[in-house]
Amino acid sequence: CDDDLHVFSDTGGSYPSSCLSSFFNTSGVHKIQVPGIDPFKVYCDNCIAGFGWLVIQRRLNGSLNFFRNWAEYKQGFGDLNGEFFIGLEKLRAITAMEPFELYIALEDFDGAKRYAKFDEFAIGSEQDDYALNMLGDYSGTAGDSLRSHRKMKFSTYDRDNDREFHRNCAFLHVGAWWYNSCVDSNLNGQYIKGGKYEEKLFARGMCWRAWRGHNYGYRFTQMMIRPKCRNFPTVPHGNTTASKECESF
Ligand SMILES: [Ca+2]
Repeated sequence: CDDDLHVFSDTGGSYPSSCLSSFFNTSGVHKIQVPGIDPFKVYCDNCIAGFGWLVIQRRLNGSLNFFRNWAEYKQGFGDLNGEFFIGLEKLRAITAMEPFELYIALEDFDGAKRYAKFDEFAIGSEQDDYALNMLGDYSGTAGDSLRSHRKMKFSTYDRDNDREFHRNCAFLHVGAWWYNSCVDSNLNGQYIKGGKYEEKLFARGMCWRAWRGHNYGYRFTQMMIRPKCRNFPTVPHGNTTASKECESF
């Protein structure tokens, strides 16, 4: 991290450029501004893993359909206070700005909480099919089930960019992801209440292989990003002392 990255501090525009802003001292919906697109609302989380995380995906009850097409994943969908995906164009614009880290919080149907953190994360442009270009070192408790998806392009059922020549991974696994051939993780897959599902539904749920294998989908997932070069501490998922503000999910 270079010191001159501090040019991205919050004083330049009308809105901060990320959730790591002293103006956002509560979790919730805030407006940010990044180069190249109009200001937009995001959900900032100060509860799960310390201060200043911008939520890019959340699943918590299966109320929202995530089996959607390219245009919808590009644009984003859902409710920032509930289940949603931020949209690939916004995610690209944010992660193009400065180095970001990625934090994935998982909770199973027994209430166990684990996480996977990556110390760098960025995706490419639409010309590059929003490829998972940058994925830094892993740390955490859930295991690394994203490594094999590094450098892969994003795929939806109507845009097959995966490494399976004869199959459509997004269609097969009922999701949208940086599929390889095909999955170690599938967090935009089907929400399956109770977690475990039949072998014949192989990896069609929201699986994260390194923790509970291909045939288990989690009760709760939240993917979040934060500028990495400003040296804010991470408080691992499950270790936080829940304040009232943090009990919502
Ligand atoms: Ca294919």
